[in-house]
Amino acid sequence: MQEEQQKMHQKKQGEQVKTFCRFCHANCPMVATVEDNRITALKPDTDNVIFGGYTCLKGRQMPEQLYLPERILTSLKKHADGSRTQISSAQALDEIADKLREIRKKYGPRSIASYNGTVSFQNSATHPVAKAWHVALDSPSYYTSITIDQPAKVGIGQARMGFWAGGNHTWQDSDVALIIGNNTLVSHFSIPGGIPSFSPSNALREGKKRGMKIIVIDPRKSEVASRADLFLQIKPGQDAVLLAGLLHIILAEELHDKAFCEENIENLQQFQQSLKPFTPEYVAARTDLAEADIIAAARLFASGPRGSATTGTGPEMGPYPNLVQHLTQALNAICGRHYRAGEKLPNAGVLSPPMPRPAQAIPPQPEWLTGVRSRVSEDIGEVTVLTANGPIKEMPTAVCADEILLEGEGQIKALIVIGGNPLLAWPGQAKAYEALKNLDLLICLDYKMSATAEMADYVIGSKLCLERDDLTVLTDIWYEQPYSHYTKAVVEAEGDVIEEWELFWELGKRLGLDLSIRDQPLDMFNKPSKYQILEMMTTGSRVPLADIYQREGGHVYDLPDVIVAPADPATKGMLDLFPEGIADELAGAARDADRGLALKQEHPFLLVSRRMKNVYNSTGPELSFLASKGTTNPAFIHPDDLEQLNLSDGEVIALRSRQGEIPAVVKSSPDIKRGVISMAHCWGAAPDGAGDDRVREIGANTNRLINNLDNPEKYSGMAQQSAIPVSVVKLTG
Ligand SMILES: Nc1nc2c(c(=O)[nH]1)N[C@H]1C(S)=C(S)[C@@H](COP(=O)(O)OP(=O)(O)OC[C@H]3O[C@@H](n4cnc5c(=O)[nH]c(N)nc54)[C@H](O)[C@@H]3O)O[C@H]1N2
Ligand SMILES: Nc1nc2c(c(=O)[nH]1)N[C@H]1C(S)=C(S)[C@@H](COP(=O)(O)OP(=O)(O)OC[C@H]3O[C@@H](n4cnc5c(=O)[nH]c(N)nc54)[C@H](O)[C@@H]3O)O[C@H]1N2
Ligand code: SF4
Ligand SMILES: [Mo]
Repeated sequence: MQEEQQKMHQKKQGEQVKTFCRFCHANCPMVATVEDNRITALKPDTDNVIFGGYTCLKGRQMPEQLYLPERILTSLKKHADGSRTQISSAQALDEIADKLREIRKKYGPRSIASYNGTVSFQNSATHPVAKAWHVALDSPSYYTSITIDQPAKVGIGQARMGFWAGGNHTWQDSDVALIIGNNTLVSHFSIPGGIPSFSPSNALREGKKRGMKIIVIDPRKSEVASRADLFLQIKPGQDAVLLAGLLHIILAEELHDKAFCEENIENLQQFQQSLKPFTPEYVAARTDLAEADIIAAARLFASGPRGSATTGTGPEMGPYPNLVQHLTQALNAICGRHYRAGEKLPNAGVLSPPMPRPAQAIPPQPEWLTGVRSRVSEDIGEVTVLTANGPIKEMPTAVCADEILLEGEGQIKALIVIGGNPLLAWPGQAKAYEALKNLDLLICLDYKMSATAEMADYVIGSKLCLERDDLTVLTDIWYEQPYSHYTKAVVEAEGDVIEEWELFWELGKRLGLDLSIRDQPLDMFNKPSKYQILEMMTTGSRVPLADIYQREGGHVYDLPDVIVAPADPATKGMLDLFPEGIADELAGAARDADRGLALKQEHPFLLVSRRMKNVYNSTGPELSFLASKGTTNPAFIHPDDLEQLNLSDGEVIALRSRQGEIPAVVKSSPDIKRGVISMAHCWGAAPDGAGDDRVREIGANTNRLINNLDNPEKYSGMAQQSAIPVSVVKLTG
């Protein structure tokens, strides 16, 4: 009787299904209540040992996203007069394949590009299938948001200096963390060594409780900075100068790990020589920091004994991003912040095959910086980035718009946008707008009519994360323990919507391409299941996928310890602290860290980027709950600056750069350094000005203030997307 009652009760309440959120990359475990194939409630999974029930406001509102009235549930075709009709995804894919075939015939395979944006990373299967499609098509035009994010942190830096096969110290066994422009408490993003993305507030609290020292470098007293032991409120864009100064002090005071350096580092002397200009006095003047704080930071970081320096997007959007990463890695290298022989690695990953982890350097990989060249400049081209699926070559997104506009062989004519929003995200919005208009074919896979989708010839509706199987591939080696989670789809998708990888498979099939993942061919007649794709991606994994699949919820696996092996003298490499280019970059940074962008009189403020709690880049403002927390990206300005400018909170101003002008809503914020304006990206609309008078409802696009070819960074073409000189114009009336 009791059992019967319980069942009745359960039916009324709905079935409880464990899953995880993929609104962002943190993958927080959740429990969904499902009634009649509808999610009626979504709650944190409090049983989960890694997350302890942590979630954020964005994830918790996913039911609203699923059932959004404006959600794209079919495919949409745009006609010459600008009108759209609904068609089936099968028909859309047929028509797109026909057009691609024509374009390939006329302009060659390079003219067909895909841009896989931030949300494409939230579906594990996207990139292996997308890359396989490009390989089969023989088109190098494979772009992702990594190359406008932190390409130097995950590729260029390692290619130039080399890296440590045994891995860098992670947060849980660190005594000190140097956090450079990374605000994990809001972004839920950092790599091991930084604050873990999984319940970051807990991780930070635990670290501090065991005596860890936190040093934060940020122009804004961010959520993380306000919990720091030492906060360096730097002038934006001066990170390279500060880091060079820290290295200078550590080496001059001989606080580095000399034994480690002797054994594993080459060209340290030349490197130290070139740091000479960066004396504490000089660095203090350049960074607007107290000399004593700079010296204290150097000593505190070097005292460790264990720890890590990590960057977020803040410094890599500024000038000299490649140098910033080199110097960050150099701090870790000279202080020997690497696992040594005999030490146990906290997590060697669950989804990859067992691999030897010797205590030795993998030498620089110059071939990671060569490959297909951009047609814009010989200095820019394919960069290899270290992804969850191994090293992958990508073309540089920062100059993708130029590749579309520049006529001649290889010009991009068709662009497939997957979970991205180039019109709002790419540096240099005016050019991005022209480029997208110039395409013969623009396709978007999205769940809503994004600013880019509005321009597309075809929009295909995408599934959302709770409608598809997935696995914790992206985050596999970021956890502090061997943890993994497979989720089945919680509900069946309603409508004619597809997954990201399916779009590539479907087009591959229609174009007669043979795709393969890790040398395993995909069935191109009968579509493989998501599980089969994930199985190919994880072949030989430390825990078989079948085991992970069978478990409900995430699980920490009891795996044999991974102990760092002694170095093999036959294969041992050296970390190169002074590879080609560093001397020039350091000299350049000493000369002018703003790279000539600052026009002091005309543009006295520096605009920096930030993330906001209630949106994920451009995803969020369409959802009423998240919009209730704010419908614009305010220009956060220090109250004293506001007073001086005779501005008040909530007023609309114009921000002007060399490149353009945008409206913005002022928000007084004592956290911001004086002379700095902090604003989130990916807001606003097209740069034609039509949306300007709706700035309070839709925000404004900071990329309108940028020229992507002002000092494009070597290799990646990274544009300066932060520390942008601007002036504030008071609007009257
Ligand atoms: N809620 C939310 N989460 C997100 C996103 C989102 O839009 N919203 N976006 C996601 C994406 S795409 C990414 S790449 C990650 C990024 O994750 P993070 O890198 O942590 O991004 P932010 O939170 O913007 O933190 C960057 C910090 O750098 C500081 N900064 C700005 N300019 C400089 C500078 O010149 N020098 C220094 N030292 N610091 C500077 C900013 O003030 C800010 O505090 O976040 C992801 N997570
Ligand atoms: N000035 C300036 N520019 C920047 C930055 C900055 O700090 N400053 N940051 C840069 C960085 S780090 C990044 S990563 C880029 C971000 O650039 P993008 O990745 O291009 O931009 P997003 O807004 O994240 O685009 C996500 C799109 O995916 C859609 N979407 C949401 N859920 C799903 C889904 O489940 N499936 C599919 N298929 N689509 C979905 C959303 O509606 C949205 O249109 O911007 C870069 N640009
Ligand atoms: S941090 Fe928020 S958005 Fe990101 S996975 Fe967790 S709940 Fe989802
Ligand atoms: Mo990003």
